Amino acid sequence: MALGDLDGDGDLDLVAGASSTVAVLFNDGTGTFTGMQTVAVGAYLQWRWPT
Ligand SMILES: [Ca+2]
Repeated sequence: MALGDLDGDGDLDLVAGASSTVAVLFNDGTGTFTGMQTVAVGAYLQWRWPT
């Protein structure tokens, strides 16, 4: 599990990894994590963050 500002909005987002997928939760700015998305690790580098 890791924290980082993945979408560039200034709030730390959460990434949780599993063996073949990663789950991404975006901080809405109040400490609430929403919009969980799960992507395959193989596609991770090509995946575009939602805007
Ligand atoms: Ca963010």
